Amino acid sequence: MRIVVLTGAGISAESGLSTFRDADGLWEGHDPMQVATPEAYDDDPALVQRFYDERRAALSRVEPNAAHVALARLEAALGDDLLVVTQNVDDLHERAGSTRVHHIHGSLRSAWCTSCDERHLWDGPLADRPPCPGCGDRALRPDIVWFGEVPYGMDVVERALWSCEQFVSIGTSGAVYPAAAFVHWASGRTLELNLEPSMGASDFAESRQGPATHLVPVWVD
Ligand code: BJW
Repeated sequence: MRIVVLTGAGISAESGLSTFRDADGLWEGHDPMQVATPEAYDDDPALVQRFYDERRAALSRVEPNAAHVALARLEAALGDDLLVVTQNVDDLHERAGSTRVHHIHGSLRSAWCTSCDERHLWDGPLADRPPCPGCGDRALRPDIVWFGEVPYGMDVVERALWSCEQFVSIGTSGAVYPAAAFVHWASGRTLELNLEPSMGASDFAESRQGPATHLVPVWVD
């Protein structure tokens, strides 16, 4: 693997999707970080489902931006030599044309049945407790990795990082593990592209500040 790119909420900010830690407010009076937990789901599943239903519906109102498009262009040039690892649960990388995208925190467009363990492509709401298309049980939850749950596909990510020539982190605060540690696992040169220095900026060989729609096309081209 030549290049591993890690993306976070900052890459989708200019498409109109809120980030987490510099979010401009609460969702229905709740801190989004408190809603995105297994404990919140156990306490009030309807509330958590509504939070994700709204975010899933919002996907149809946003478009990939110049940063997503630049990464798709890089994949067209590099093919298998590029892996995009994203913490984002939106589908903007795919809609920009990227095909080698690893969603370590899951996807809004997937529903997971906790009864039969099947996953289903999902575009509608879940709060009305629809039955699972596989087993019929009303046990579908957002296919999202919450705090304390194990991120997806870490074996693939670890292998790619250990062998990469360059690791580039885009639009992430470095507040959440394991992604915050990827810079330490990467074997190659490390570069951060972020609006401001992240919590782990000093761990990168180079850190550039600015909006992703400017920094990413400049880096790619
Ligand atoms: C721009 C911009 C523009 C703005 N251009 N930039 C103590 C120590 C160490 C670890 C732990 C600990 N206690 C607990 C843990 C583990 C825990 C953790 O990290 N907790 C922290 C709070 C410390 N992690 C976990 O539990 C994870 N699981 C785990 O570790 O399992 C063990 C295991 C690991 C590996 C192998 C085997 C086992 C699971 C983490 C799940 C995170 N889930 C969430 C919510 C679900 C998804 C969703 O609802 O969307 O994922 S939390 C939330 O944070 C979301 C994000 O993906 C994630 C990261 O946020 P991100 O993307 O960085 O966004 P922001 O808002 O923080 O930052 C945006 C950045 O963009 C900012 O810097 C801006 O400046 C910038 N920006 N506009 C460029 N235009």
